[in-house]
Amino acid sequence: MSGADAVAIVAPLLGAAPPLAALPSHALRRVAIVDPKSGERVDTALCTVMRSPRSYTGEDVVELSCHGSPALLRMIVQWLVAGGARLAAPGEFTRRAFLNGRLDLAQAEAVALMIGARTDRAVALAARALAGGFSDQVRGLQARLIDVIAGLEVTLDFPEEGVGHDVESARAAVGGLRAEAERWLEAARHGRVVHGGLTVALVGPPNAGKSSLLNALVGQDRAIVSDIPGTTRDVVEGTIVLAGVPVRLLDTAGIETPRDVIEAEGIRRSRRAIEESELLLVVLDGSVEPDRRVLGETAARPRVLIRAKSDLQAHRAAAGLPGAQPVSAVTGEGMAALRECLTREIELRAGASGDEGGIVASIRQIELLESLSAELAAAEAALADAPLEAALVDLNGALAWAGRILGVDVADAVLDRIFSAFCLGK
Ligand SMILES: Nc1nc2c(ncn2[C@@H]2O[C@H](COP(=O)(O)OP(=O)(O)OP(=O)(O)O)[C@@H](O)[C@H]2O)c(=O)[nH]1
Ligand SMILES: [Mg+2]
Repeated sequence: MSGADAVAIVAPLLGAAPPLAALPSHALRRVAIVDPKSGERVDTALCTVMRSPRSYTGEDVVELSCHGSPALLRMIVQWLVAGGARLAAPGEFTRRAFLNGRLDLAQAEAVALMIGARTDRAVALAARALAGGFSDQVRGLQARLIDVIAGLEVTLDFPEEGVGHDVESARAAVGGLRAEAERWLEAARHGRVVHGGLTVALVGPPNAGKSSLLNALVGQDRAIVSDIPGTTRDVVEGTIVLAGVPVRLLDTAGIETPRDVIEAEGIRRSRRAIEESELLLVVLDGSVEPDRRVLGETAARPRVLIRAKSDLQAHRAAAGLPGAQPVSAVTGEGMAALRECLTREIELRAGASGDEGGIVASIRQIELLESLSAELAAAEAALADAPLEAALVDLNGALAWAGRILGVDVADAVLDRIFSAFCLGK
Protein backbone atom coordinates (compact mmCIF):
# COMPACT_ATOMS: atom_id res chain seq x y z
CA MET A 1 0.00 0.00 0.00
CA SER A 2 1.43 3.34 -0.98
CA GLY A 3 0.03 6.81 -0.43
CA ALA A 4 -0.77 9.35 2.23
CA ASP A 5 -3.72 7.30 3.60
CA ALA A 6 -1.95 3.92 3.60
CA VAL A 7 -1.60 3.72 7.40
CA ALA A 8 -5.18 4.83 8.04
CA ILE A 9 -6.60 2.30 5.55
CA VAL A 10 -4.66 -0.67 6.94
CA ALA A 11 -5.33 0.14 10.61
CA PRO A 12 -8.90 -1.34 10.85
CA LEU A 13 -7.53 -4.71 9.63
CA LEU A 14 -5.12 -5.00 12.53
CA GLY A 15 -7.76 -5.33 15.28
CA ALA A 16 -6.61 -4.55 18.76
CA ALA A 17 -2.92 -4.26 17.94
CA PRO A 18 -1.14 -1.10 19.15
CA PRO A 19 -1.84 1.68 16.64
CA LEU A 20 0.25 1.57 13.46
CA ALA A 21 0.89 5.27 13.80
CA ALA A 22 3.03 4.46 16.85
CA LEU A 23 5.09 1.87 14.97
CA PRO A 24 8.58 3.12 14.17
CA SER A 25 9.38 3.44 10.47
CA HIS A 26 11.15 0.46 8.86
CA ALA A 27 10.47 -1.90 11.80
CA LEU A 28 8.84 -5.28 11.40
CA ARG A 29 5.87 -6.12 13.66
CA ARG A 30 3.88 -9.32 14.06
CA VAL A 31 0.18 -8.49 13.73
CA ALA A 32 -3.18 -10.23 13.67
CA ILE A 33 -5.24 -9.57 10.55
CA VAL A 34 -8.96 -9.35 11.35
CA ASP A 35 -12.14 -8.96 9.34
CA PRO A 36 -12.79 -5.24 9.93
CA LYS A 37 -16.58 -5.88 10.22
CA SER A 38 -16.77 -8.95 12.49
CA GLY A 39 -13.38 -8.57 14.17
CA GLU A 40 -12.73 -12.27 13.46
CA ARG A 41 -9.03 -13.12 13.11
CA VAL A 42 -8.13 -14.50 9.66
CA ASP A 43 -4.34 -14.55 9.70
CA THR A 44 -1.15 -13.69 11.53
CA ALA A 45 1.12 -11.53 9.42
CA LEU A 46 4.17 -9.27 9.46
CA CYS A 47 3.67 -5.57 8.98
CA THR A 48 6.17 -2.81 8.11
CA VAL A 49 5.52 0.90 7.82
CA MET A 50 8.00 2.89 5.70
CA ARG A 51 7.29 6.57 6.10
CA SER A 52 7.69 9.18 3.39
CA PRO A 53 10.13 10.06 1.92
CA ARG A 54 12.25 7.01 2.84
CA SER A 55 10.27 4.40 0.91
CA TYR A 56 10.32 2.86 -2.54
CA THR A 57 7.67 5.24 -3.88
CA GLY A 58 8.68 8.17 -1.69
CA GLU A 59 5.16 8.06 -0.13
CA ASP A 60 4.02 6.36 3.09
CA VAL A 61 4.18 2.63 2.38
CA VAL A 62 2.66 -0.19 4.43
CA GLU A 63 3.59 -3.78 3.65
CA LEU A 64 1.76 -6.84 4.97
CA SER A 65 3.39 -10.24 4.57
CA CYS A 66 0.60 -12.76 4.89
CA HIS A 67 0.36 -16.50 4.37
CA GLY A 68 0.14 -16.83 0.62
CA SER A 69 -3.32 -18.28 0.07
CA PRO A 70 -4.85 -16.54 -2.96
CA ALA A 71 -8.28 -16.64 -1.24
CA LEU A 72 -6.90 -14.98 1.91
CA LEU A 73 -5.02 -12.35 -0.10
CA ARG A 74 -8.14 -11.62 -2.15
CA MET A 75 -10.13 -11.04 1.06
CA ILE A 76 -7.52 -8.69 2.47
CA VAL A 77 -7.27 -6.75 -0.79
CA GLN A 78 -11.08 -6.43 -0.90
CA TRP A 79 -11.14 -5.02 2.67
CA LEU A 80 -8.40 -2.55 1.80
CA VAL A 81 -10.27 -1.45 -1.34
CA ALA A 82 -13.49 -1.13 0.69
CA GLY A 83 -11.51 1.04 3.12
CA GLY A 84 -10.55 3.50 0.37
CA ALA A 85 -7.56 2.01 -1.48
CA ARG A 86 -7.52 1.09 -5.14
CA LEU A 87 -5.56 -1.53 -7.07
CA ALA A 88 -2.27 -0.33 -8.49
CA ALA A 89 -1.86 -0.17 -12.24
CA PRO A 90 1.06 -2.09 -13.81
CA GLY A 91 4.32 -0.46 -12.77
CA GLU A 92 2.52 2.19 -10.70
CA PHE A 93 4.81 1.85 -7.67
CA THR A 94 7.86 2.38 -9.85
CA ARG A 95 6.12 5.20 -11.73
CA ARG A 96 5.43 6.99 -8.43
CA ALA A 97 9.03 6.35 -7.37
CA PHE A 98 10.13 8.07 -10.59
CA LEU A 99 7.66 10.96 -10.25
CA ASN A 100 8.77 11.49 -6.64
CA GLY A 101 12.43 11.58 -7.64
CA ARG A 102 13.41 8.30 -5.93
CA LEU A 103 14.68 6.86 -9.24
CA ASP A 104 15.50 8.38 -12.61
CA LEU A 105 13.82 6.90 -15.67
CA ALA A 106 16.85 4.78 -16.62
CA GLN A 107 16.76 3.18 -13.17
CA ALA A 108 12.99 2.70 -13.34
CA GLU A 109 13.44 0.81 -16.61
CA ALA A 110 16.18 -1.23 -14.90
CA VAL A 111 13.55 -2.52 -12.45
CA ALA A 112 11.64 -4.09 -15.36
CA LEU A 113 14.94 -5.42 -16.69
CA MET A 114 15.65 -7.13 -13.37
CA ILE A 115 12.18 -8.67 -13.11
CA GLY A 116 12.51 -10.09 -16.63
CA ALA A 117 16.14 -11.29 -16.36
CA ARG A 118 16.46 -14.93 -17.36
CA THR A 119 20.20 -15.61 -16.99
CA ASP A 120 22.92 -14.77 -14.44
CA ARG A 121 24.45 -12.40 -16.98
CA ALA A 122 21.13 -10.57 -17.48
CA VAL A 123 20.73 -10.26 -13.68
CA ALA A 124 24.22 -8.73 -13.42
CA LEU A 125 23.38 -6.26 -16.21
CA ALA A 126 20.12 -5.24 -14.52
CA ALA A 127 21.88 -4.87 -11.15
CA ARG A 128 24.46 -2.50 -12.68
CA ALA A 129 21.68 -0.47 -14.35
CA LEU A 130 19.66 -0.34 -11.12
CA ALA A 131 22.66 0.89 -9.14
CA GLY A 132 22.53 4.00 -11.33
CA GLY A 133 26.08 3.90 -12.71
CA PHE A 134 24.86 4.70 -16.20
CA SER A 135 22.69 7.57 -14.95
CA ASP A 136 25.82 9.08 -13.32
CA GLN A 137 27.69 8.80 -16.62
CA VAL A 138 24.85 10.54 -18.47
CA ARG A 139 24.85 13.33 -15.87
CA GLY A 140 28.63 13.61 -16.35
CA LEU A 141 28.13 14.01 -20.11
CA GLN A 142 25.42 16.63 -19.50
CA ALA A 143 27.76 18.61 -17.25
CA ARG A 144 30.54 18.60 -19.85
CA LEU A 145 28.07 19.55 -22.60
CA ILE A 146 26.81 22.48 -20.55
CA ASP A 147 30.42 23.55 -20.08
CA VAL A 148 31.04 23.57 -23.83
CA ILE A 149 27.74 25.34 -24.58
CA ALA A 150 28.41 28.04 -21.97
CA GLY A 151 31.96 28.55 -23.24
CA LEU A 152 30.81 28.89 -26.85
CA GLU A 153 28.05 31.32 -25.91
CA VAL A 154 30.60 33.55 -24.21
CA THR A 155 32.79 33.36 -27.33
CA LEU A 156 29.80 34.31 -29.44
CA ASP A 157 28.86 37.28 -27.24
CA PHE A 158 32.38 38.63 -26.69
CA PRO A 159 34.32 37.60 -29.79
CA GLU A 160 37.07 40.16 -29.21
CA GLU A 161 37.84 39.40 -25.60
CA GLY A 162 39.51 36.02 -25.98
CA VAL A 163 37.36 34.60 -23.16
CA GLY A 164 35.13 31.53 -23.43
CA HIS A 165 35.93 28.39 -25.39
CA ASP A 166 38.01 28.48 -28.53
CA VAL A 167 36.22 26.57 -31.27
CA GLU A 168 39.00 24.04 -31.83
CA SER A 169 39.06 22.83 -28.23
CA ALA A 170 35.24 22.78 -28.15
CA ARG A 171 35.28 20.57 -31.22
CA ALA A 172 37.74 18.18 -29.58
CA ALA A 173 35.58 18.04 -26.44
CA VAL A 174 32.42 17.34 -28.47
CA GLY A 175 34.31 14.64 -30.42
CA GLY A 176 35.16 12.95 -27.11
CA LEU A 177 31.52 13.09 -26.00
CA ARG A 178 30.38 11.68 -29.34
CA ALA A 179 32.80 8.76 -29.03
CA GLU A 180 31.49 8.12 -25.52
CA ALA A 181 27.85 8.15 -26.67
CA GLU A 182 28.76 5.73 -29.47
CA ARG A 183 30.35 3.36 -26.94
CA TRP A 184 27.15 3.48 -24.88
CA LEU A 185 25.09 2.74 -27.96
CA GLU A 186 27.23 -0.30 -28.74
CA ALA A 187 26.93 -1.47 -25.12
CA ALA A 188 23.14 -0.94 -25.19
CA ARG A 189 22.87 -3.04 -28.36
CA HIS A 190 24.88 -5.77 -26.65
CA GLY A 191 22.72 -5.44 -23.56
CA ARG A 192 19.59 -5.89 -25.60
CA VAL A 193 20.85 -9.28 -26.79
CA VAL A 194 22.01 -10.23 -23.27
CA HIS A 195 18.56 -9.48 -21.89
CA GLY A 196 16.31 -10.54 -24.74
CA GLY A 197 18.36 -13.44 -26.02
CA LEU A 198 18.67 -14.64 -29.56
CA THR A 199 16.38 -16.73 -31.75
CA VAL A 200 18.03 -19.36 -33.94
CA ALA A 201 16.05 -21.49 -36.42
CA LEU A 202 17.16 -24.91 -37.63
CA VAL A 203 16.14 -25.13 -41.25
CA GLY A 204 16.77 -27.53 -44.09
CA PRO A 205 15.18 -30.13 -46.32
CA PRO A 206 13.07 -32.93 -44.81
CA ASN A 207 14.93 -35.75 -43.04
CA ALA A 208 18.19 -33.75 -42.88
CA GLY A 209 18.55 -34.32 -39.13
CA LYS A 210 17.21 -30.96 -37.82
CA SER A 211 15.17 -32.42 -34.97
CA SER A 212 18.01 -34.76 -33.98
CA LEU A 213 20.31 -31.74 -33.81
CA LEU A 214 17.82 -29.75 -31.70
CA ASN A 215 17.59 -32.65 -29.26
CA ALA A 216 21.40 -32.97 -29.13
CA LEU A 217 21.81 -29.23 -28.49
CA VAL A 218 19.22 -29.03 -25.69
CA GLY A 219 20.23 -32.44 -24.29
CA GLN A 220 16.61 -33.59 -24.21
CA ASP A 221 14.19 -35.41 -26.49
CA ARG A 222 12.21 -32.27 -27.36
CA ALA A 223 11.28 -33.08 -30.96
CA ILE A 224 10.12 -36.33 -32.53
CA VAL A 225 12.76 -37.91 -34.76
CA SER A 226 12.02 -40.50 -37.46
CA ASP A 227 13.32 -41.62 -40.82
CA ILE A 228 10.02 -40.56 -42.40
CA PRO A 229 10.54 -37.24 -44.25
CA GLY A 230 8.09 -34.61 -43.03
CA THR A 231 8.09 -35.76 -39.38
CA THR A 232 8.18 -32.24 -37.92
CA ARG A 233 5.06 -30.28 -38.83
CA ASP A 234 4.82 -27.58 -36.20
CA VAL A 235 7.67 -25.42 -34.92
CA VAL A 236 9.26 -27.03 -31.82
CA GLU A 237 11.19 -24.84 -29.35
CA GLY A 238 14.05 -25.47 -26.97
CA THR A 239 16.17 -22.98 -25.02
CA ILE A 240 19.86 -23.17 -24.14
CA VAL A 241 22.18 -20.62 -22.55
CA LEU A 242 25.44 -19.79 -24.36
CA ALA A 243 27.85 -17.05 -23.21
CA GLY A 244 25.24 -16.09 -20.60
CA VAL A 245 22.65 -15.39 -23.30
CA PRO A 246 19.37 -17.30 -23.65
CA VAL A 247 19.22 -18.85 -27.09
CA ARG A 248 15.79 -19.90 -28.33
CA LEU A 249 16.16 -22.72 -30.83
CA LEU A 250 13.33 -23.32 -33.31
CA ASP A 251 13.13 -26.68 -35.03
CA THR A 252 11.11 -26.36 -38.21
CA ALA A 253 9.40 -28.48 -40.83
CA GLY A 254 11.60 -29.47 -43.77
CA ILE A 255 11.27 -27.12 -46.73
CA GLU A 256 10.17 -28.84 -49.94
CA THR A 257 7.16 -28.96 -52.22
CA PRO A 258 4.29 -29.80 -49.84
CA ARG A 259 2.36 -33.02 -50.38
CA ASP A 260 -0.74 -32.01 -48.40
CA VAL A 261 -2.32 -29.05 -46.62
CA ILE A 262 -0.77 -29.91 -43.26
CA GLU A 263 2.71 -29.97 -44.75
CA ALA A 264 1.99 -26.70 -46.56
CA GLU A 265 1.01 -25.07 -43.26
CA GLY A 266 4.17 -26.52 -41.62
CA ILE A 267 6.35 -25.03 -44.34
CA ARG A 268 4.58 -21.67 -44.00
CA ARG A 269 5.42 -21.75 -40.27
CA SER A 270 9.03 -22.66 -41.08
CA ARG A 271 9.33 -19.58 -43.27
CA ARG A 272 7.85 -17.45 -40.49
CA ALA A 273 10.39 -18.91 -38.02
CA ILE A 274 13.16 -18.02 -40.49
CA GLU A 275 11.83 -14.46 -40.63
CA GLU A 276 11.81 -14.00 -36.86
CA SER A 277 15.26 -15.53 -36.27
CA GLU A 278 18.49 -13.60 -35.96
CA LEU A 279 20.57 -16.57 -37.07
CA LEU A 280 19.88 -19.72 -39.08
CA LEU A 281 21.40 -23.15 -38.73
CA VAL A 282 21.05 -24.55 -42.23
CA VAL A 283 21.09 -28.33 -41.78
CA LEU A 284 21.94 -30.48 -44.81
CA ASP A 285 22.27 -34.25 -44.80
CA GLY A 286 25.91 -34.79 -45.76
CA SER A 287 25.26 -38.33 -46.96
CA VAL A 288 23.01 -37.27 -49.83
CA GLU A 289 23.17 -34.73 -52.61
CA PRO A 290 22.92 -31.24 -50.99
CA ASP A 291 19.61 -29.44 -51.44
CA ARG A 292 20.22 -26.23 -53.40
CA ARG A 293 16.77 -24.79 -52.72
CA VAL A 294 17.27 -24.19 -48.98
CA LEU A 295 20.78 -22.88 -49.65
CA GLY A 296 19.35 -20.37 -52.11
CA GLU A 297 16.46 -19.33 -49.86
CA THR A 298 18.72 -18.59 -46.91
CA ALA A 299 21.69 -17.07 -48.80
CA ALA A 300 20.93 -13.48 -47.76
CA ARG A 301 20.55 -14.28 -44.04
CA PRO A 302 23.17 -14.69 -41.32
CA ARG A 303 23.61 -18.46 -41.23
CA VAL A 304 25.80 -21.37 -40.19
CA LEU A 305 25.93 -24.30 -42.61
CA ILE A 306 25.84 -27.76 -41.05
CA ARG A 307 26.81 -30.99 -42.79
CA ALA A 308 24.70 -33.34 -40.66
CA LYS A 309 25.09 -37.11 -40.24
CA SER A 310 28.88 -36.78 -40.48
CA ASP A 311 29.17 -40.35 -39.17
CA LEU A 312 27.84 -41.61 -42.52
CA GLN A 313 29.81 -41.81 -45.75
CA ALA A 314 29.86 -38.28 -47.19
CA HIS A 315 28.22 -37.75 -50.57
CA ARG A 316 30.80 -36.52 -53.07
CA ALA A 317 28.80 -33.34 -53.77
CA ALA A 318 28.66 -32.53 -50.04
CA ALA A 319 32.40 -31.92 -50.07
CA GLY A 320 31.64 -28.97 -52.31
CA LEU A 321 29.78 -27.13 -49.53
CA PRO A 322 32.29 -24.52 -48.45
CA GLY A 323 32.42 -23.81 -44.72
CA ALA A 324 29.85 -26.44 -43.75
CA GLN A 325 30.52 -27.83 -40.29
CA PRO A 326 30.46 -31.61 -39.98
CA VAL A 327 28.21 -32.66 -37.10
CA SER A 328 26.80 -36.01 -36.00
CA ALA A 329 23.86 -36.05 -33.62
CA VAL A 330 24.44 -39.81 -33.25
CA THR A 331 28.13 -39.94 -32.26
CA GLY A 332 28.38 -36.36 -30.96
CA GLU A 333 31.19 -35.57 -33.41
CA GLY A 334 31.41 -31.83 -34.13
CA MET A 335 28.92 -30.87 -31.38
CA ALA A 336 31.53 -29.07 -29.27
CA ALA A 337 32.77 -27.19 -32.33
CA LEU A 338 29.19 -26.24 -33.20
CA ARG A 339 28.59 -24.90 -29.67
CA GLU A 340 31.81 -22.87 -29.94
CA CYS A 341 30.74 -21.52 -33.31
CA LEU A 342 27.33 -20.52 -31.90
CA THR A 343 29.04 -18.91 -28.90
CA ARG A 344 31.20 -16.82 -31.26
CA GLU A 345 28.09 -15.76 -33.20
CA ILE A 346 26.45 -14.68 -29.92
CA GLU A 347 29.52 -12.79 -28.78
CA LEU A 348 29.48 -10.93 -32.09
CA ARG A 349 26.04 -9.62 -31.09
CA ALA A 350 26.33 -9.47 -27.30
CA GLY A 351 30.07 -8.94 -26.75
CA ALA A 352 31.96 -10.86 -24.10
CA SER A 353 30.44 -11.02 -20.63
CA GLY A 354 30.50 -7.52 -19.09
CA ASP A 355 30.84 -5.65 -22.42
CA GLU A 356 27.19 -4.67 -22.14
CA GLY A 357 27.96 -2.47 -19.13
CA GLY A 358 25.02 -1.30 -17.05
CA ILE A 359 22.87 0.42 -19.64
CA VAL A 360 19.16 -0.29 -19.67
CA ALA A 361 18.89 -1.99 -23.01
CA SER A 362 15.36 -0.92 -23.91
CA ILE A 363 14.46 0.10 -27.45
CA ARG A 364 13.73 3.56 -26.00
CA GLN A 365 17.26 3.89 -24.64
CA ILE A 366 18.80 2.64 -27.88
CA GLU A 367 16.78 5.17 -29.92
CA LEU A 368 17.75 7.98 -27.53
CA LEU A 369 21.42 7.03 -27.71
CA GLU A 370 21.21 6.97 -31.51
CA SER A 371 19.74 10.47 -31.51
CA LEU A 372 22.31 11.67 -28.96
CA SER A 373 25.25 10.32 -31.01
CA ALA A 374 23.85 11.76 -34.24
CA GLU A 375 23.29 15.18 -32.68
CA LEU A 376 26.81 15.23 -31.22
CA ALA A 377 28.25 14.22 -34.61
CA ALA A 378 26.28 17.06 -36.25
CA ALA A 379 27.61 19.53 -33.65
CA GLU A 380 31.16 18.30 -34.24
CA ALA A 381 30.76 18.82 -38.00
CA ALA A 382 29.16 22.25 -37.51
CA LEU A 383 32.06 23.33 -35.30
CA ALA A 384 34.41 22.59 -38.22
CA ASP A 385 32.83 24.92 -40.76
CA ALA A 386 29.39 26.29 -39.86
CA PRO A 387 28.53 29.45 -37.90
CA LEU A 388 28.72 28.94 -34.13
CA GLU A 389 24.96 29.44 -33.82
CA ALA A 390 24.36 26.27 -35.84
CA ALA A 391 26.66 24.23 -33.61
CA LEU A 392 24.90 25.58 -30.53
CA VAL A 393 21.53 24.39 -31.85
CA ASP A 394 22.93 20.87 -32.22
CA LEU A 395 24.61 20.97 -28.80
CA ASN A 396 21.39 22.05 -27.10
CA GLY A 397 19.60 19.28 -29.00
CA ALA A 398 22.13 16.74 -27.66
CA LEU A 399 21.58 18.06 -24.14
CA ALA A 400 17.84 17.46 -24.49
CA TRP A 401 18.36 13.88 -25.71
CA ALA A 402 20.63 13.14 -22.75
CA GLY A 403 17.96 14.53 -20.41
CA ARG A 404 15.32 12.23 -21.88
CA ILE A 405 17.47 9.19 -21.01
CA LEU A 406 17.04 10.15 -17.36
CA GLY A 407 13.40 11.09 -17.82
CA VAL A 408 13.54 14.90 -18.03
CA ASP A 409 10.80 16.30 -20.27
CA VAL A 410 9.37 12.92 -21.17
CA ALA A 411 5.75 12.87 -22.33
CA ASP A 412 3.07 11.03 -20.31
CA ALA A 413 2.44 8.74 -23.27
CA VAL A 414 6.06 7.58 -23.11
CA LEU A 415 5.74 6.92 -19.36
CA ASP A 416 2.50 4.99 -20.00
CA ARG A 417 4.31 2.78 -22.47
CA ILE A 418 7.26 2.14 -20.19
CA PHE A 419 5.27 1.32 -17.07
CA SER A 420 2.54 -0.69 -18.76
CA ALA A 421 5.21 -3.30 -19.53
CA PHE A 422 5.69 -3.89 -15.77
CA CYS A 423 3.87 -6.51 -13.80
CA LEU A 424 0.93 -5.45 -11.66
CA GLY A 425 1.84 -3.43 -8.66
CA LYS A 426 5.63 -3.40 -9.05
N1 LIG B 1 23.51 -41.71 -38.92
C1 LIG B 1 22.88 -40.61 -38.52
N2 LIG B 1 21.55 -40.51 -38.65
C2 LIG B 1 20.94 -39.39 -38.24
C3 LIG B 1 21.65 -38.30 -37.67
N3 LIG B 1 20.77 -37.32 -37.38
C4 LIG B 1 19.56 -37.77 -37.73
N4 LIG B 1 19.65 -39.01 -38.24
C5 LIG B 1 18.55 -39.82 -38.75
O1 LIG B 1 17.96 -39.14 -39.84
C6 LIG B 1 16.53 -39.32 -39.82
C7 LIG B 1 15.85 -37.97 -39.82
O2 LIG B 1 16.15 -37.30 -38.61
P1 LIG B 1 15.30 -36.07 -38.04
O3 LIG B 1 16.07 -35.49 -36.95
O4 LIG B 1 13.91 -36.51 -37.78
O5 LIG B 1 15.33 -35.14 -39.32
P2 LIG B 1 14.51 -33.81 -39.60
O6 LIG B 1 15.37 -32.92 -40.41
O7 LIG B 1 13.97 -33.24 -38.35
O8 LIG B 1 13.33 -34.34 -40.50
P3 LIG B 1 11.87 -33.68 -40.77
O9 LIG B 1 11.28 -33.29 -39.48
O10 LIG B 1 11.12 -34.79 -41.40
O11 LIG B 1 12.06 -32.54 -41.71
C8 LIG B 1 16.23 -40.14 -38.58
O12 LIG B 1 16.11 -41.50 -38.97
C9 LIG B 1 17.45 -39.95 -37.72
O13 LIG B 1 17.68 -41.05 -36.87
C10 LIG B 1 23.09 -38.44 -37.56
O14 LIG B 1 23.81 -37.55 -37.09
N5 LIG B 1 23.63 -39.60 -38.00
MG1 LIG C 1 12.15 -32.82 -37.73
